[in-house]
Parts: sequence; C-alpha cells; structure tokens
Amino acid sequence: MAKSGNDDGARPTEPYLHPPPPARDAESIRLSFIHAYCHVLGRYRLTDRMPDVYQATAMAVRERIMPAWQQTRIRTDRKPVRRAFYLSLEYLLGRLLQSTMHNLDIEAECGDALHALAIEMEEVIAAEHDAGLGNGGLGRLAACFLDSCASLALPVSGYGIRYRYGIFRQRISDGRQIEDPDSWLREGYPWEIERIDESLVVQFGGWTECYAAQAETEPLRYRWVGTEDVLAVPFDIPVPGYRNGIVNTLRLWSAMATSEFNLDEFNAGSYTESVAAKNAAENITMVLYPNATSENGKELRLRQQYFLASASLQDVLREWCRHHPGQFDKFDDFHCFQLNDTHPAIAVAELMRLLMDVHGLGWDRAFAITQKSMAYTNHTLLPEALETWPVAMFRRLLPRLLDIILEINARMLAQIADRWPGDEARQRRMSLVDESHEPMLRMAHLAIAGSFSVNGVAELHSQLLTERLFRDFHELWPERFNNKTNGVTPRRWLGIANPGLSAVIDSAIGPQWRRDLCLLRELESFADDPGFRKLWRDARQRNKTRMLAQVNHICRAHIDGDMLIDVQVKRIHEYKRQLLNALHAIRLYARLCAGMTIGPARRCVLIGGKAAPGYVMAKTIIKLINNVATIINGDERTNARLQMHFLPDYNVTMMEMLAPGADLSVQISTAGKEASGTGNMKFMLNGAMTIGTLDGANVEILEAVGADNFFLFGLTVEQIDALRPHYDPNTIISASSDFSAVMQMLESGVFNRNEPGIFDSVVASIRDPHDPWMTAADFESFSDAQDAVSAAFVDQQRWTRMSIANCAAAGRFSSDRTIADYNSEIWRLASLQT
Ligand code: 26Q
Repeated sequence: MAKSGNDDGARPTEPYLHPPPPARDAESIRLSFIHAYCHVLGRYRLTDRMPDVYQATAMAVRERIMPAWQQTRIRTDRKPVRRAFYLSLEYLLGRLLQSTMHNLDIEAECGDALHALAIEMEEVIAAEHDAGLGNGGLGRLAACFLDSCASLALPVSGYGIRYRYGIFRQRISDGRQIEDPDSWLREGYPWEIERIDESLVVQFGGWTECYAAQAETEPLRYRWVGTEDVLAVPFDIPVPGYRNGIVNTLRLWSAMATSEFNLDEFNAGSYTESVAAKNAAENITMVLYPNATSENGKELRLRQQYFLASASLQDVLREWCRHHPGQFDKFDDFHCFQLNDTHPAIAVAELMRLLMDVHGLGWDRAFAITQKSMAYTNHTLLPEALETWPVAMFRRLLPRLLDIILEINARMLAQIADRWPGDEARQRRMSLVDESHEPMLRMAHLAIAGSFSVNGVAELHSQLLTERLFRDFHELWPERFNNKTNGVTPRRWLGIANPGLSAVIDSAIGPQWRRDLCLLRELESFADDPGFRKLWRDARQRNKTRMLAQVNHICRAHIDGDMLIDVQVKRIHEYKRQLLNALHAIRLYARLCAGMTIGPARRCVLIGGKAAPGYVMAKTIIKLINNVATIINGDERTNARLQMHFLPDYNVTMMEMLAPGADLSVQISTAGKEASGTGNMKFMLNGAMTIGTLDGANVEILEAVGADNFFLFGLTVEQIDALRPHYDPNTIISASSDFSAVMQMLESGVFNRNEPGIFDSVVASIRDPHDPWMTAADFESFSDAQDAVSAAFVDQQRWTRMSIANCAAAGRFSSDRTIADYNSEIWRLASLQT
C-alpha cells in the first residue's frame, strides 16, 4: 500500500481508516448484540447458555471502545510524548464487562438493550469468568493502577504475561484445599486482540562471542549465539479511563514456538522431538506461579521473567527506533519503566544488552540511559521473600545477561570500596551476588543499582526499607528512596461494587467523588444527621442481605442479617495471622460452652483465601479453620450466637460483594510484616470498621479516621523487636484463663477427633518461643479489641456514625492519588488532555 508522507523530517502520515463510530443508544447496542450473537457466534435462538449471551454483549461493548482506543494510540504516536511502562508478572483484573460499560458510561443503555431482549444484565455480568492473572495484592494493585492511569489520562502502558492458566481455583474437600486449573480462556476472551504481526523473538541458552566492530577504533562488541528462540506474541487488552475518552493498552505476551516444525529435525526423522520442542517453548506462558511470596530457584519462573522483560523492552525500542533510528540521547527523556517488585528486574540487564549488543552503544552511555529510565517498587519486608537466582542456572539460561550483571556489580563494588575503604563486610552485604553459600544473584540489589527510584508501598514500609532491609543502599544513594502509599480504584471498589451506598453518597455530596475521592470528606457533616444515617444504614443493610444470601448459598449456611459479620479475606500466610483469628473464634466458643458471655453482639466469622499449593502450614491452617467452623456451627447450644465459615475460592469478584456488606475488616498481621495491604482500604471505603495492628497502611488508615473510629490492638514494630529476645508464649498462655481454655480445646483434640495429631504443628508454632509471627503475644489485646467491637456494634447509632466516618476518611486511599504521586515524583508525564 502506498504511504503518504511529508518532507519536514517528521514521521510519515499513516493512511488511517476512519470508520464511523458506533452509536451508543440502546437500540444500536441491541442491534450490535444481535449481530454478534447471530453472525459472529452463529447462534440464532436466545437460549439460557449465558456464556454466549455474555460474549455477544462484550462484543457489542467492545465495538464502542474502539474509536477512543484508536484515538489514544494516534495521540501518542503522532508526536512522541514521554511515556511510562508498568512491567508486572501479574495483573489480577477480575471481570471487565461492567467496569468497561461503567467507564464508557453506557451501563444504562446496555441494560435497556438487554432488557428489550428479556435478558437480565446482572446475569450476563455474572457469566464472565475472572481474569485471575495474579496471586493477590500485588497483581490487583497493578489492575487498579491501570484504571487510574487511564482515568488521569496518563500515557502509561502495561506489559505482562498471558498465562494460559491463571491462579488456581480452590475447592474445599473434607476441610482441605484442592487446587483445580483455571482455564479462563476456554470460552474465548472477548477483551483481547492478538497482534501476531508485532511478534518478537526472545532468546535463551547459547553462549556469547566477542567480535571486532567495523572500525578498529571502536570497542569490541558481544553477540549472543547458539540460542533456543521463542516467539513472543502480543495480545492487547483495552484499558478505558473513567468517562474521559482515553483508552490505554495492557499488552500481554504469549509464547509460541518460532516455527511449527523444525525442518532439520523433521527431515532427520525426529518428528516427535521437534513437536516436543514446540511444547517446551509454549510452556513458558502456560501457568501463573501460585506463590504469594517467592519460591526461589524454579527455572521456568526465570524464563517467564526474562520473556516478559525482553519482549517488552524490544517492543518499546522497536517503536522508538521507527521514529528515532539510532538516536538514544533522548531515550530516557521519553521512557520510564516501573518494575512491579523484582519479578521483572532482569529488565535492567536486558536494556543494557539491547542498547550495547543490538544498538551499538558503549557501557557508560547504556548504563546512564538504563539507570535513568528504571524505577523499582518493593512489596515485601520479609527477608525470605526476596528473590534470588542460582548464578549457575543464570549462566546456563542467560549467559550474556549474567556477564552484564557481574559487570554492574564490579562497578558498584568499586564505588562502595571508594566510599568505605576496607569495609569488606559492607561489600559482601551489598553485592549483587550472595556468596555465603552457593552463589546466588540478589534481584532486589540489581533493581536498586539499576534504578533512579526505589519505593515502598506505605509510609511504615518505606521507612523500614531505608532503616533495615536496604539500609546500606539508603546510605549510598539516599536520593533514590521514596514512598508511594498504595490505593484502590474508587470506580470498581465503591461505584460499581456498591451502587446502593454510592447513590446515598451522591444524594449528599454529588457524583464527583468518583474523580476526586477526597470529596468524601464532605460526608462528615452528615454523620450526625439522623435522616442521612438511616439512608446509610439501610443501604448497608441491603448489601449485607445480598452478601449473606450468597454466603449462605456458597457455605450452605444460615447466617442471619443482624449478626456482626467479621471478615478476613486475603492469601493464607502465617504473617497475616489467620491463626490468631481462629484462636479468637475458639475463645468465643469456649466461653459460650462454659456459660460465659461473649459480649452483646451475635457474631459470624468469615475467613477466605488461597494457600500456595506447597505451603504446608498455610494448608493446615485452612483445615483447622474448617474443622473449628464445623464444630462451632454444629453446636445447637451456641450457633445462634456464634458461627464461623470458610469462603472457598476467594477472588476479586467475591471481594466486590464482601466489602459492601461486611461490618468488620480484620487486618491483624504481625507489625512490620505486611507491606501495605489494600483489602483494608476496600473495606474502609465501603464503610466497614477495621480491627487492626499498627502495620502497613493500617497506620495511615488509623491516622485518617482517628482512634475513635478504629479498633487498634497489638504490639508495635518496636515492641515486637524489644520482646523477641525474651518472648515466652507459654507463660502468656498460662496467665490467661481464656487463652488456656483455647489451648486446652485445641490440644485435647476437640477439633480433630478422628484425625489425631493433624494440628500438632500449628499448636507447636503458637507455643514456640521462636515463633516469628508472635501470635500469642497479641492474643489478649486482640480479644479485648474484639470485645470493644461487640459493644460498639450493638449501639447502632454509634456504629453508623463510625461507618460514615470511615468512608469519609478513605479519600487518600484512592489509586488516583497514588498514581498522581507516582507521576509527580517519578514518571513526570504530561496528561494527554492538557
Ligand atoms: C516470586 C518468585 C517466584 C514465585 C512467586 C513469586 C511471588 C509472586 C507474587 C512473590 C510475591 C508475590 C506477591 C506479593 C504481594 O502480593 N505482595 C503484596 O503487595 C501488595 C501491594 O503492594 C501489598 O499491599 C501487600 O502488603 C503485599 O503483601
């Protein structure tokens, strides 16, 4: 096709097609639906098969994103603008149909279109399968960030992996977790567009060669040869901003064999081997690793990380070179890569490789560019969760990248030796290679060395990073360190999840809080208005009724609507202390059995979350929760006053129904262990009360809402540190009659009559003076705080005022605020709308 061009040196004008934008009225949407249902899906009678109805609805909606998507692309394409790229191994998107309609402002029209066909919108929305390409907080944060970037009209693209299987589906059988594969693509995924023409090659294995460049004066160059090559095929997902005409892109890479059959092997008769090789290539993007903290040393995981980093950087460089061939001086003025934890940190070395080996830059220029365009976000304080890779594996899989990392290390260590002569201990601590045992690469150190920005995700977390985990690096490069407190998108987590409460808020302060969540502060002036309180309480009660209907269905339970609903949902991990929650439920039960009081409120304890398949202790805790729940719920003497249920297969969609209906949000990690938490923010935003420790973002939630509206308990980071050397859980247990009764019940086998010994490890961990999570230390204070919750709950006037106060104070936990902070302090992007 002929290309029209201009001669001012700017890029040629592409021959764009300009199809007429599809109309957005209900009748046009109805016709699009019918077209998709009949002429695309080949169905001609409306049936109950919701997957097809959902697909056709999604297609009708998708058509209406396309014009703005194309416009957004043209805007960043015509004249180069500074852009940011979010690199993440995880995106926990959840469902997209309703959020897309909501952001495009066509929810009502779509509802009418379906209604005209006698279809209920709610059922169509429910037919969508969650896109579960993430484990938990880190992956969901990436999804909230994409929504906020588009809503703020910032030119930010996401890069990730299109896993064939997302996070496993959890089933509970006999109280134990069973994992089933999540084949989320089986019915087809209407939100993605494959761009096979933009595929790229990613190399693995092989070796490096040194060769002389054309001119003798030029330095030697390196090439990476003898590699096994894998094709990276991009699939684009639109990311619409909130009613602003912007649609950004999430680009997910899928691995494909470079050719269907390796002809040489085929001719040599190795048909089966060549098909097997194709399989090996495609395995790279087969499955999401289901660990919520790092499980180190798995080769396939390293392949995934490099696959993402290499394909994404090549993609960006290709685009840059189309317009600025060979001109890298301004590259870092136009590009910023945000690394979501160390998972994509290999990008530091890969950008060096591409700039030097492919584009011919020397080390110093390449490093200056790399270091000015990379920024790293840390999400953990647990030292055991820091990623490391065996040097030997790295050398075998990515030999050229290892060379580059070792050179970065040599130069950094020289800098350290210069600043602190003779301090070899410091060099060993900071080295990119841990040489205390088998040599291991420390990915966090690589990320810090190769970035201009390092941030934590809540104030306390960022402070602990600079004072503890990365203290040495903070001494060397203090200007790199900063905080960006997490947030959640108010569109999904209040507007969509809680339409009832949203309408009440709109009636008081108008609808603008969806763009500026700090406007919720205005609700404070309504907190003492009896009429408003009633509206608030009624809306929340309706949510609770809806939630309990679902929970009762899922758990085959009979929870009634005036119980205090106490919810802890998050990945199962010892540091999050679901065990402490279970101990408290046992305390209440033991008191009831002994004829004692448990406070005025009748209570239902809900716990949900997935355990990493290899995390034995986490799985035992699930089994314990289920067994305790069975005993408690089965006791006719007490089950009108106390119930407990485990929610199977907790996911994004389940949170959308829990946050609006929960009374109490349980955020009880050991102080200093939870980087931020984001579930805490979702509950608060929906008017639930928090019972929590001074950990992660709880600290800032408490500060925002005030001590009168928060149930604080537990030791602080400093108190934990001070207690640790003489921590004596057995004395703590003996000193409390409640705690002794709980341990007595646990240890006498009340909860495992037919399976003696199965909870021994759990019991031992509570009694262990070296228990890293110090569960026993906070038992008493947790119990007292729970008693205060119970008393507050039955004073409905007071509880409602507190609920309003929580929502009113949630403004700063919008991911719009978080992204505005990333932008003003790290990315420095211009809005596409000014
Ligand atoms: C690493 C290597 C190999 C396999 C798996 C992993 C891996 C995968 C996921 C390591 C960690 C994760 C996820 C971590 C995570 O979700 N962290 C949470 O991030 C949230 C967003 O910042 C915080 O709110 C939480 O406090 C933090 O726990």
